[in-house]
Amino acid sequence: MRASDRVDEGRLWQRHVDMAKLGGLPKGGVNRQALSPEDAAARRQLGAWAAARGFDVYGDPIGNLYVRRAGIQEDAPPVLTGSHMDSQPTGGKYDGMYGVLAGFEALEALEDSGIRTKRPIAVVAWVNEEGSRFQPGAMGSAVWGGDYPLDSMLAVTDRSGKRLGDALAETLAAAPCRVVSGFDRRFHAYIEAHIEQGPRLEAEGCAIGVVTGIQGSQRYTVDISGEEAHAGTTPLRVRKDALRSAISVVEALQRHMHDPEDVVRFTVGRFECRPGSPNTVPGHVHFTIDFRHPDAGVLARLGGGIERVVAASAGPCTATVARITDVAPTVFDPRIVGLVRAKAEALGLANMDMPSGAGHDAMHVAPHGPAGMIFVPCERGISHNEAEAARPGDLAAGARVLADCLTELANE
Ligand code: HGY
Ligand code: MN
Ligand code: MN
Repeated sequence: MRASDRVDEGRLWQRHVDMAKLGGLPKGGVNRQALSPEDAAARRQLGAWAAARGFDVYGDPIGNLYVRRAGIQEDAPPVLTGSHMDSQPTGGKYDGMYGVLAGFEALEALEDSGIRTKRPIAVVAWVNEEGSRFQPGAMGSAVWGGDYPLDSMLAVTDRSGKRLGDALAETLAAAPCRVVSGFDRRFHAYIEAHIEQGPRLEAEGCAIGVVTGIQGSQRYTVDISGEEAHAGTTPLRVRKDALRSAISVVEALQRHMHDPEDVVRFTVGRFECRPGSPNTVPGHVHFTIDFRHPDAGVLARLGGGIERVVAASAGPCTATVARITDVAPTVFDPRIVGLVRAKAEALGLANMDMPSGAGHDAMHVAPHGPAGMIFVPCERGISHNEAEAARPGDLAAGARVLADCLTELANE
């Protein structure tokens, strides 16, 4: 009897249906941003399911949530799995949530199969992976990994001025759990299941992506400051129009980032123009840059040129660039990659090796121990979009591979 034999497709699918109601949107997606009331509801729901199975539930000081199944050797470094339950503002039902629920399904399958493991296994719901409300993203795993300081992350504010630490306190009040005092980075191995968020598995007819690594990423904010002025009386020649300058800056950056091979990923996702009055020349523009590439040298070269390009194209306005994150490309442990491939093969599942274009919490776990990921297809590769869709059979197949990987790792 393998744990995968007791993975229950219907149970796993129903849990996704139940979770999708928490922050559900009219077009079928979810808005369950980090440490929002909707996020608290998801934490309560996961905690209730875990308590019903006798799993231990606890949090850490940044708000990561752990669901732990005991091992025979309780003090042995655990095997970790998981992902995130927070979503984009107009996100999909599977991004992140699938990794948490697939991990939980693996624990349930182990329970149902009566398999005891030497090591404990913990499912982690990493807090604030998306970074849409509180920047930067992948915050919970980065603080756990020691990449970002706890205190400065607790002090980060959202656009309404709410401190992350205060939002965390409200979330814990709404979804109470035991909170441990520090971060325990002792673990034996980590595997994260996630939808691919791209079209390759579906196009190739593969059920499983054997993820080899994650491309590197950099996040910046740019502030362009000009001078507010009367739209009717101020001649162009004396204007310091922040919008006009911001447009030329973004166009210069797009030229700087141009890549005929279409490997560079350059996105301006947030663009705010103030004061936003139709008859006042804009005095300030704030925008974000999301830049990614699989090669560290290209990241350094093109990322290193951003400040120069901004300064040279801001015209009469002043411009400041702040780098928010700089995450190196991740290469997963070949042993874990091989295990994922072997368990997919053993289950007769078509699989292919592939890198991840999207960022994941695994990028902050991998520097601390053996880590890897399992991808399953999503329809047309659509994600960060309410239309994100996946099939019950694909979600269950990934959970089966995960269950057998976790079992083997937890008995090493
Ligand atoms: O942005 C990312 O790559 C992740 O989906 N949050
Ligand atoms: Mn995700
Ligand atoms: Mn995402």
